[in-house]
Amino acid sequence: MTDCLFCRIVAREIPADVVHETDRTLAFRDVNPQAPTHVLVIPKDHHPTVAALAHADPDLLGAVVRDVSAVAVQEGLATEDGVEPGYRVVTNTGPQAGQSVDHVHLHVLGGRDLRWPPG
Ligand code: IU
Repeated sequence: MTDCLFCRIVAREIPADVVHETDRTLAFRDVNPQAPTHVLVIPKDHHPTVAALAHADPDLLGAVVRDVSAVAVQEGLATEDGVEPGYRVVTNTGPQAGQSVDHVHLHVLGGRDLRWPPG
């Protein structure tokens, strides 16, 4: 059994509030939401960082980004052809950025005004 939390969510060994799924990607609500909408989009295959994924499987990275867009539309953060009201995509990489799960995940945050720069 893997000790990767997100691989275990993909395998349905740990429950998650799934909002979108394809054959290669999964999107589920963050258990500690930082905005009214806070969804994590992940590849089902294990890759530690977005850079590692980009090198190993750029098509899969493209699929993850397409799913970010699909989730944003589904959650009412954007339209098919527009960017209103808007949302933020965050990928923490490494300890100083606060990456706590070693399986690449794109945070999709929206539903409130988002300050810049982030903390
Ligand atoms: P980070 O960028 O690696 O820190 O993001 C990991 C996220 O995973 C973080 O926002 C957690 O709240 C979230 N999470 C989760 O959704 N479900 C879990 O069981 C665990 C963490 I552990």
